[in-house]
Amino acid sequence: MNYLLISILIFIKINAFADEKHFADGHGPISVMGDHMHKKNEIMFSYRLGKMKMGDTFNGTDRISRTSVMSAPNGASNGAGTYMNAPISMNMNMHMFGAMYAPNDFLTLMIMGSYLEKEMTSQRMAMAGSAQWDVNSAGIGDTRISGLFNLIHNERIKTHLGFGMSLPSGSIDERDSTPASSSARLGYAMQNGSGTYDPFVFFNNVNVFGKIKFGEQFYFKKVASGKNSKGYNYGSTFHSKLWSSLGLLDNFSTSIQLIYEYQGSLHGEDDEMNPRMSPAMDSKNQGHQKLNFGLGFNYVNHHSFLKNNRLGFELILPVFKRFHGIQMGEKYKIMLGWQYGF
Ligand SMILES: [Cu+2]
Repeated sequence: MNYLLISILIFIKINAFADEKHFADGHGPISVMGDHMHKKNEIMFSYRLGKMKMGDTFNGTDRISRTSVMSAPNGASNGAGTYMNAPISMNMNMHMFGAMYAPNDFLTLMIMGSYLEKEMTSQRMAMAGSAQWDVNSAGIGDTRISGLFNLIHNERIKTHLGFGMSLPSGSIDERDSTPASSSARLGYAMQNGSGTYDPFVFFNNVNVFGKIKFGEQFYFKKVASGKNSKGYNYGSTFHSKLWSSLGLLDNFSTSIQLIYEYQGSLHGEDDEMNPRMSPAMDSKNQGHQKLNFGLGFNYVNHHSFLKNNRLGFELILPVFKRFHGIQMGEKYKIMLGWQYGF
């Protein structure tokens, strides 16, 4: 019965808005979440694929070799400065599923879930034969629910505030076989979730100057539920995104973006991870500041078949990074997204 009602609703809405033209630059760069609101009774679905490749290991801002990860002195948290393994690379696919719904013009509700696939390659220390080994994890990530509240909405300025909560739907007990055990708990970055309830707040603003737009988003997230069931929690997150888009055509726009990201250091530790095993299992090697640059394209289909379906693409490259301890750095991130609102 519910499905029937929803089908009828969707059918009516598709027909009601079939003539409305959507513009490519009506949305920000695809990696910006919650960049726009919806009008009363609008619904939007989205899917994003984020592909991230990490390689090279850094201590603070300096790139260090695999050998130095496994030999002293390297700044490792135990002072002795050695790890039994060094990370070589990590690949991650993030599948993000989103839905938005506006019960009225002043509030848009948003939910976002994800499915993560990760692979990490490491090398054993010379004494153990220097062999390379891989670990994998996959599963659903944390879920974010939020409400976007309209502050200003006119032709020139669109400003809203967002309030939300990240829910711990992702596993923090991902395991795989490592040189230490056939079923070892994997390092922090290989886990799918945070294990904590994290409220967040963000401010989003877009200024329109004809075909050129400027957007800003400031986002802050903090853990509210103490340590997770494994004895740790992540530090606070802050990001600021500054972007500008150029609407070259009604159905095609380009964008540039500067992304600053701060991640606080981790509190507590997962006792089942042996910190000497790898920098990835040492709770001291968490937290960072990063500055990234994004180059993006938005396209919205104006043909009658699949009308107003949107495609977005963004390539994100690192400009500057400073890590707390020894961590792997991003080489690049690609985001590809589909959105459809009606
Ligand atoms: Cu939307």
